[in-house]
Amino acid sequence: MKIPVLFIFAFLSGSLAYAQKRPNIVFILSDDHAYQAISSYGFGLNHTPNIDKLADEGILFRNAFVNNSLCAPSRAAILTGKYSHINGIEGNRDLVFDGSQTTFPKLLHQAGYQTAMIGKWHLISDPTGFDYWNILPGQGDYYNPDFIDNGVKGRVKGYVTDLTMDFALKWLNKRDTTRPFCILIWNKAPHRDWMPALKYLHEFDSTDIPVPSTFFDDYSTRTRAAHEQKMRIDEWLAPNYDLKENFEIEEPYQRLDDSWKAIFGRLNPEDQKIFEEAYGPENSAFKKANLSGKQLAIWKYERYIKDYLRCIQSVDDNVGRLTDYLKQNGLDQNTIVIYSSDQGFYLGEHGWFDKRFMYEESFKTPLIIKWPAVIKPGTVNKDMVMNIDLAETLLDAAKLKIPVSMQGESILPLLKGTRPGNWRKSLYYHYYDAGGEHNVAKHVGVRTDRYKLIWFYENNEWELYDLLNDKNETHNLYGNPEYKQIQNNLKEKLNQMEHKYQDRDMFKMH
Ligand code: SGN
Ligand code: CA
Repeated sequence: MKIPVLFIFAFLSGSLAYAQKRPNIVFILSDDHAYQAISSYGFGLNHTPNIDKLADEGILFRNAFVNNSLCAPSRAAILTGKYSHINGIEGNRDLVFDGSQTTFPKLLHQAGYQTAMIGKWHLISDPTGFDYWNILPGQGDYYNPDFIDNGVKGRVKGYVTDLTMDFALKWLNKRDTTRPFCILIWNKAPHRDWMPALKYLHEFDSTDIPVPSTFFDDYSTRTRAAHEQKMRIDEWLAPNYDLKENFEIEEPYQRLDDSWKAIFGRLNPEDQKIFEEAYGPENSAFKKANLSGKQLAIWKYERYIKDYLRCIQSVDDNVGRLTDYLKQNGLDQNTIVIYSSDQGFYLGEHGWFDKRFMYEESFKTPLIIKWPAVIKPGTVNKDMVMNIDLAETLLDAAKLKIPVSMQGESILPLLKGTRPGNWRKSLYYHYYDAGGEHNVAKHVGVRTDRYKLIWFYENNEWELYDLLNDKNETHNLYGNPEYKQIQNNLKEKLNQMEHKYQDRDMFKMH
């Protein structure tokens, strides 16, 4: 049978035009990357030129939040666009993500997108909805890590952040160029235990990084939860695993020391030597100094923050590799590039590392999006947006129908520079992963642009903050007669939001 040439041409050019209209999507998600450690957020801690460039050429969100400040819960929420009590991943431990759920990659895939997932997944079940996946088992390793490549596990030589981008670029190179793509590039870095690439072991050596103003917070106005947590830098960082301060086994960090041995053992002997030599002189000086009290806490902070920032240098380098690739392949105009983290992180604020609490540093997360075809370069947005908004946003950008069961809002109008009149005025948060190694009590809460009400419901204790006058959240105003009306309004709001999002009725439970 002869098919008219004109018909073939019309079909091909039609499908090409369609493919071009739908944007490509690159979603880079790092693990525990605090916005304080991205230079375009203005904290002056480090320099991230490649991530900054995304912000310069796109939009930076100053008020992006998560539903539940923990790895697996945030990832499940990002994929499904739903709160934890609906998607089933309330905590990090032992919960298996039900991969039969509707997720944005699955819907994009059904609509003809090529889809891939590379890096840290952390949801126990295998990824679904992807043409290709290559993930780290569990938390993954920094050096010579194992990857599970479409189901086949094997050790790969190299540094995890570089390898994650190597795999991503390899897949991009082999893709079908006539169809749009969506690739998730989800880094392990800069998650604990902050193991830098060997080439960055001396970065920040001569930099003095002062502790944040709340480093010696005594939680005097707070409830039990802040006093009972186990995330203080001065107390809960392990001597070798976290602080690389000695390589002997020491109680009470037995579990961590064991895993440290396994982690360190992944390096070949020459590299182990480079590693030990990098920390050696400082460690000797530290032993001699015999520090205690505040000085010891500050020393630990410096060791922690420098390793954390060193890991971020590799993340930033690899963002640069990606943006170069897109440019060289003519893909930079109509590709949405998202840079975000699964949650924020404490960089010494309140004396802490880790996340979990609904206080700003961990409730907020960095969010930067570049999409030259749509976003005005250099836009800074202060509207309250959430991780659960991203699924709807990407479906919206791909001109697909958004399932009514998704619980976020598409931020596409904000990307286009318009703000819907009914944009959300309050946020709902629910953290469940109590006990465990960091011992943060369960809590729910509501945040408006000015106030935050937190309820540690198992302790039945409340905290109320006025973010305008107390940006560090050190003055709990709960029970203060001057704030009675505000307090009551926020309680009412919290109750309404539990209903809106179909969460358990916590008020009824008390
Ligand atoms: C590990 C870390 C914790 C961290 C959780 C959750 N300990 O258990 O410090 O809070 O992950 O992090 S470690 O000894 O194994 O490093 S998350 O990003 O996966 O939620
Ligand atoms: Ca995380």
